[in-house]
Amino acid sequence: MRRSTTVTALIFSSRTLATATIHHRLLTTNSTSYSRWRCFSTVSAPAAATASLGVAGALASAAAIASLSAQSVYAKEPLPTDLVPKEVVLYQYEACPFCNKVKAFLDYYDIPYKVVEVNPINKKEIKWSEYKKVPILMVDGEQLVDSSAIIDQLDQKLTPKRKADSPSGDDEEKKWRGWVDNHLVHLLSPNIYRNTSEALESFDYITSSGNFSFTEKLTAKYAGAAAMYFVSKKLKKKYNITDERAALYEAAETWVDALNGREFLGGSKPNLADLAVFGVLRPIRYLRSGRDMVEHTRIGEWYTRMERVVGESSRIKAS
Ligand SMILES: N[C@@H](CCC(=O)N[C@@H](CS)C(=O)NCC(=O)O)C(=O)O
Repeated sequence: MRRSTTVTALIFSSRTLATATIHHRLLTTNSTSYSRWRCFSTVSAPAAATASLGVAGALASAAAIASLSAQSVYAKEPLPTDLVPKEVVLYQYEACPFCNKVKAFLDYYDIPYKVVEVNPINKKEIKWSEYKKVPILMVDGEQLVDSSAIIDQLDQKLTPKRKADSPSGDDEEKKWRGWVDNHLVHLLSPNIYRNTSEALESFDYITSSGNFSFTEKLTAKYAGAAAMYFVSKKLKKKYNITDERAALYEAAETWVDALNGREFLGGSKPNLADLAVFGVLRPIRYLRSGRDMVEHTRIGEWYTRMERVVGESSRIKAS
């Protein structure tokens, strides 16, 4: 009875995961979020600088930094210090694409935030909230919910200059943010749970990065992977997807077409649509489906630019 409850909760929550995100295998350590972050940050100079302790490591880091400074022509957009909120706490599932969308925004603007990893089965970390999904973002005591709404509210508060330059917002940016929420996210689950080996790979990541008890981990990995394999077939029907991989490749190509030769949709800097696409793809980038997508489409160059410019910020695990 208990077991079936657990499995049901997992299946449910894995829509989320479905959402699953997966970061690089190297990341999947059980240490703090901060160190996980460093593990998978591919181009962060501080990460490179602190990565190695020995002489050989120091030399390697120096070389990495030198090559980074040659490549790092893209800068983040730091906020005026008086606008940076004092305390930001993100309640999330590590593998949730919506949560990763919010993180891409926070990381890009270098806003320090704490992460509370929510247990998807009992959700005890968000028991205090009426809202039962993640992400939930607490900003100086105010609760914000729903990824796109969170980003809109943060954007209004934190980037008044951007708002002043384009008071009605940018139609192109709006259109592509909508495309992310209404189309791109629906392709993720069918792809990461496409067959048994991909479903297991995804759940391996989800259970090692998420907040699960030992028993939940065991149940989740196998029962969850099996369940999601079937759920993803249902999702394919629901969203009229015949070949999930082809649909993912097509979406990646559609996005590159939308860039129309620009470095970012926002031009020389990412806008909210760039951050949204990057955020939802970040969890799958190093899973089989993400690797295939980069290998078979033209999205890789843009993705690498985004990795460079977004990096990851002062993310620390809340105690
Ligand atoms: N529209 C919401 C969707 C949020 C959402 O569906 N979150 C999933 C996780 S990816 C969730 O919390 N599902 C409920 C659950 O896990 O029980 C957003 O953009 O934030």
